[in-house]
Amino acid sequence: MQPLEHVCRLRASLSNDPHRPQYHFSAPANWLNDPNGLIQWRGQYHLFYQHNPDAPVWGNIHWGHAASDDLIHWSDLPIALSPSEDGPDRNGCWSGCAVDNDGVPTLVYTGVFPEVQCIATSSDGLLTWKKHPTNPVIASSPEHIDVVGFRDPYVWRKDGCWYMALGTGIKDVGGAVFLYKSKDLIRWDYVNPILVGDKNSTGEMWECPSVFPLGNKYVLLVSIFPRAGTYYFIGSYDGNRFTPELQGPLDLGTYFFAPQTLLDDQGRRTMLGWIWEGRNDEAQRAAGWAGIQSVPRQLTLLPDGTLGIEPVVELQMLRGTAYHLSDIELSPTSLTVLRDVQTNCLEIIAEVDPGDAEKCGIKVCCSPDGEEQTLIAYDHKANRLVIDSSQSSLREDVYRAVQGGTLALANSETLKLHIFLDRSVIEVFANGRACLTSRIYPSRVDSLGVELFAHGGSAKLQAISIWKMQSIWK
Ligand code: DQQ
Repeated sequence: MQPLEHVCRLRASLSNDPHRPQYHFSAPANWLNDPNGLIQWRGQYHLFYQHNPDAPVWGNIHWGHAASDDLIHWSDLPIALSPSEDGPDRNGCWSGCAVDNDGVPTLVYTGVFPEVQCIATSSDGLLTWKKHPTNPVIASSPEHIDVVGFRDPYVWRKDGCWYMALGTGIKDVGGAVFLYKSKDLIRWDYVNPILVGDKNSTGEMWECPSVFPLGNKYVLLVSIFPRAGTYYFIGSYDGNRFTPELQGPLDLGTYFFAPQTLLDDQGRRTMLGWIWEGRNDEAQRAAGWAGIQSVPRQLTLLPDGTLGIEPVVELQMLRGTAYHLSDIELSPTSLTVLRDVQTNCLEIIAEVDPGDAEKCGIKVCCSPDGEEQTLIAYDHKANRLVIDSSQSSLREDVYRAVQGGTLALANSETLKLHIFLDRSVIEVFANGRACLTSRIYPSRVDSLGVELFAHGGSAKLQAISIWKMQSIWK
């Protein structure tokens, strides 16, 4: 196990990397993927995460660990789970969850290979973990079903009984979530599939499932393997099977994956997800780190029965210097450069009336001559919210593209953007009901400008507020 001072030194050694996010959770160094075991324990938030402590690429998966009093500032803690040489997790401790078993913190996770389910408990306040001697507690998938994958337990308790949703796929049919039941977290019985998808529309295997009540409905989240985005279903759940009434992508881009949610002490359904890199292994190795967690997002059920998604209010505590502007006409011939803002670590709230513009929005990380720039745009004609990173970097080895998805505005509804730019990550929330995540790696040190634009007609910026954001690390 790496001593904590070493972990702190590792984190400090990367602090000058111009692409390293300042207010998004990252591992001290090396590789991070899925959030795991998100739990609030005695008031404190605990975040575990898939972690390769030895290299900035996926492999040799451990559970990293951090804690926070406010969901924003995190302290690194010692690695929670490591593969045991002779154990069922000898090739990795894959994703899972944390539950409170009458005062005993318990991790439920997948050991590999083969994919089996294991548990571990802590008796010192979540710092060290003891694997259960009877691991694996689920040694194989149901015999009569030909499965693709069998992993990522999500466990909850109802009426004195434990339930587990497991990510899987039924061969030649589609992604599926299996339901198991137990009295003691150790002996588990298979019940039935909670939901089975269609491989042609939602992929052949589902990872990292979760099922929870939201408002007067239930929500089922799955991540489509291999790395094809995260999906939500809203519908009803009768304790055995889920009946979807509505479904869609949880994020309009491809970077957000394997989210976990937590019903916190305030009764909020808070979600974190893994945001992966848009650069290759070689670039990751050169950087010494890879993968971050999203800002905490809050899920709600909107009055019309659709999914609401917004950043948590606690992020406001990171706000520094502020700029406010209002009533600016945006047209194809006028360029509005916000000269006072020169940073790539900021939060923006803007309200725009798209008028008759075909496209309008905000450019960030602009070099003074426009050679590098990233567009956050609303395409009014196509009803699409997009991030255009095709000119975000002069570097050839980073992924650049136009990514986005549907955001339909009602008649006379204005576009309300809430943007978090943190060096190489952009998260855009729109109108409380859409979210789009992307990664950029500008190469120029002066790619720090912010501009407003409209193409193919005029738009009106009603108001914009911009805050410089502070780091979450001491
Ligand atoms: N990541 C884990 C798996 C999970 C996948 C392995 C999703 O448990 O299915 O690192 O990103």
